[in-house]
Amino acid sequence: MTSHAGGISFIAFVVAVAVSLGYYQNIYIPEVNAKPHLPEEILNPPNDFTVNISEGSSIESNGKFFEPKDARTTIGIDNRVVWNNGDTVPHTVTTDTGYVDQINGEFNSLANSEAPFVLPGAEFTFTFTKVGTYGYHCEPHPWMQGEVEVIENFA
Ligand SMILES: [Cu+2]
Repeated sequence: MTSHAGGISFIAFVVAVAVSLGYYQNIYIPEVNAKPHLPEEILNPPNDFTVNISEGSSIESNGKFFEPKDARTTIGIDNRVVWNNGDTVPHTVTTDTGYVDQINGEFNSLANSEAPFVLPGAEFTFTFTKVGTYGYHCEPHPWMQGEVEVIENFA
């Protein structure tokens, strides 16, 4: 009977659409949007690279600000950078380019609403999960400039 067959194919069509939508919404989209799966030593490297914020950094003639100014780190070894504020005033560690790490978000202490400024004696930590060169500065004291280079682990 034609109307019966038509009813069955309509139901089959509805089921097929529902299954496709379910796959798209519950499996396809979450997989596409998921953060990449990275090795543990990149997410949580065995070592820190420490940058000191020099005393007197808020004064341009101080000459010494982020020490070392050019940090050279290795992915999977010491790609977690810790800035220690050894000065007597608050500073920021702020990306020059708006860089957003694929795992850890914007490279900017100001992005942390609980502690946007690195207070005297406090520290700011950021883990870079991609090889690259990342320029940064202090927002209130633009003469304070530095760079973190993260290189491949060739070991
Ligand atoms: Cu500063």
